[in-house]
Amino acid sequence: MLKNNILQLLKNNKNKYISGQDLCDTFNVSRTAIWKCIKELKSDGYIIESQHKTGYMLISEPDILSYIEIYPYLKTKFIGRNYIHFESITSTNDYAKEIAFKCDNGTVIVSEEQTSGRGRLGRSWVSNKGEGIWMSIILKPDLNPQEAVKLTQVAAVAVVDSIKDATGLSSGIKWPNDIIVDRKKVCGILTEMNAELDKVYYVVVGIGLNANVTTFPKDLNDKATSLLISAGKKIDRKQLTASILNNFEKYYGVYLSKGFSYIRTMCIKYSLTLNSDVRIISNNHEYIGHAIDIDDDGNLIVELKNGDRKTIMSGDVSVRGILGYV
Ligand code: BT5
Repeated sequence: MLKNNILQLLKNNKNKYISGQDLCDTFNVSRTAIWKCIKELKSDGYIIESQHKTGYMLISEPDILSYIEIYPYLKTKFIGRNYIHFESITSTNDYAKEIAFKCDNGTVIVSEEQTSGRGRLGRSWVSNKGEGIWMSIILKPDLNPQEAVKLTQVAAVAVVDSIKDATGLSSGIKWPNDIIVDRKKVCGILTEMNAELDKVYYVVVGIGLNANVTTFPKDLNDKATSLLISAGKKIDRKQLTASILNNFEKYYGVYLSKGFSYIRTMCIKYSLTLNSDVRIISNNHEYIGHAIDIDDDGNLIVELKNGDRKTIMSGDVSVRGILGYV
């Protein structure tokens, strides 16, 4: 696409002028076509100096997660190689589910803002404009639904590693789908699928990460944080987005080729839930137990006061620390 090609050329020659004529010759288009694209790039937030006789010079790029901005950091073979970027959308998971049948394995949807971001069980997910990483990965693995559920944990391990690389912060996993920093939630994962009893047609792994979020609604103040708040510095969302996709592809490959055992080991290593007392909240009742293990199916094993063991499957329960959110 002409606009992206012009942008790439300007990026390759950052802080240098390229003449309008050179651009016309390179892409074999009219000056008006070039001018139109430059106008669009400026409205996307690119600062481009134009001088009548000298041409165009790229001064700076906006903080946006378009493919052209993240691909220099992307090392994947297929995750994110088909990449769809929105300024605003209801929910990247909803959009992913609309297009999943028609698109490639590994397609990634990213939006600067979600107007109806979703959590599990119909809960909402706050997705401020330009401040987070709100994205969904479409996968078409040869797995059954019970195995596909564990992709939440594959994603969780990838996010923990990427947070460490980007910020130095140690985060942990609150089973099954929250990433926690400073005892507060920094990221949530929502895995949804279209499947039959023993066959998955597609899986959508939605990741919502508060990268540079500065303020939360009142009711979340005590339980949500962002990397900016916890690390005390602004995060490069472009590098972090690519890093999550890189790590996700790596762990996804391990999971598909070797099974869950390595991912399970990592989940146990990063778990904040194990070895603590938890309150299990299911549809009709609540009880307290001690979290002692994550099993081969990714379920949480909880020991009750009377010594009985319960296997907790994700999806149908909420787990809370008895002294607070974690
Ligand atoms: C989750 O649900 O944690 C899954 C969140 C997944 C969000 C991503 S963003 C991209 C993709 N598109 C979507 O529409 N969703 C996915 P759950 O465990 O149910 O937690 C939801 C709860 O987290 C809410 O009820 C709030 O209490 C809290 N919450 C909402 N927004 C938050 C935020 N930005 N940061 C931290 N906590 C939040």
